[in-house]
This record gives sequence, structure tokens and C-alpha cells, in this order.
Amino acid sequence: MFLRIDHIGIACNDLEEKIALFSGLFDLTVVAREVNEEQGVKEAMLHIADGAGGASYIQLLEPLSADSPVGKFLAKRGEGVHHVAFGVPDVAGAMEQIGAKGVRLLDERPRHGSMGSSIAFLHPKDVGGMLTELVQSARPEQM
Ligand code: CMX
Ligand code: CO
Repeated sequence: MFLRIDHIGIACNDLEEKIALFSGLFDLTVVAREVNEEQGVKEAMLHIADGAGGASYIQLLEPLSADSPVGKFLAKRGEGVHHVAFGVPDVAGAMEQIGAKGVRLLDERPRHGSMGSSIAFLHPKDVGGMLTELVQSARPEQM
């Protein structure tokens, strides 16, 4: 079902500060910056590696407002790992397959994600406490 880990999402209070930290510590390069109003975030993607199933990234996320998902998370838990995103060949198909197992889908249909991808979230309470994102990359995936 999964091609790879596409990215790990990290909740940050200050995006620029954490870009400097992660790129400095691990020698990573920022390959995309975006504001995603629908998700309530300002974000940066730091490229880690290209694998057989596609590339993987660290996604740094700063909330646009306190009542957004990342804003609420920061208030409750502070900075740190917010979600894990798996690359899938077909996000709508994966939602259907996983939803049929009783996992609550947080999106009725795929939404716009980083770098032109299509994404959907699964409820953390149904995935062992891990907020899970499904990502269909804009580029054709290798299988
Ligand atoms: N990881 C694990 N558990 C989480 C969580 C997270 N990131 N966020 C919330 N939870 C837990 C909370 O701790 C809480 O548990 P308790 O009831 O035991 O305290 C429960 O889920 C409900 O959380 P809440 O604080 O009441 O928040 P909401 O229910 O309003 O929202 C969630 C939680 C997951 C439904 C919401 O954050 C969401 O819809 N997320 C998906 C969208 C998103 O995160 N977008 C930003 C990233 C965009 C991107 O990656 O591109
Ligand atoms: Co993400």
C-alpha cells in the first residue's frame, strides 16, 4: 500500500528558526516553501533523499492561526513531531481501502498538499496515536 515515508511533519513556533536548525544540523536543503491557507500553515520542505518509491522530506510547519490544527497542537503539546506522511500511488484508493477498515478519514476527498500533491489525513486515535497523512505526489510514482 505504501511506497515510502514521504515526509515527517514537525510543528514549529518559528519556521525560519527551525529551517536554520534542521538545514544546519543535517545538511538538508529547502526545496519548496508554501502557504497553505486550507491547512492553516506556512511550511517548508527539506529534501532528505530520493528512494525507489520517490523522494522523502522533513516538512516544517508554522501555524497561520492559533485555532488551526498545528496551532492547537503547539498550544497543547509544544513543538515536535506532528504527523507522519506515507506516499501512496492513488490517494483516493488508499482512503477507500483504509476507511473500509473503520479508520476515521479527516477529509472526505483529497486536498491540496505540498508541491502539487494530493493529500488526506487519518484520525490519530485510530492509528495508535499517530496523525497519519496519505500523499499522492504530483510526479508519477515508481512502483
Ligand atoms: N498527533 C497525535 N494526536 C493528536 C494530534 C497529532 N498531531 N493532534 C491532536 N491529537 C489528539 C489530541 O491529543 C486529542 O487527544 P485527547 O482527546 O486524548 O487529548 C485528540 O487527538 C483530539 O485533538 P484536539 O486537540 O481536540 O484537536 P481536534 O480534534 O480539533 O483536531 C485533528 C485534531 C487530528 C482532527 C486535527 O488536527 C486535524 O484535522 N488534522 C489534520 C490536518 C492537519 O493537521 N493539517 C496540518 C498539516 C498540513 C500538511 O501536512 O500539509
Ligand atoms: Co504533511
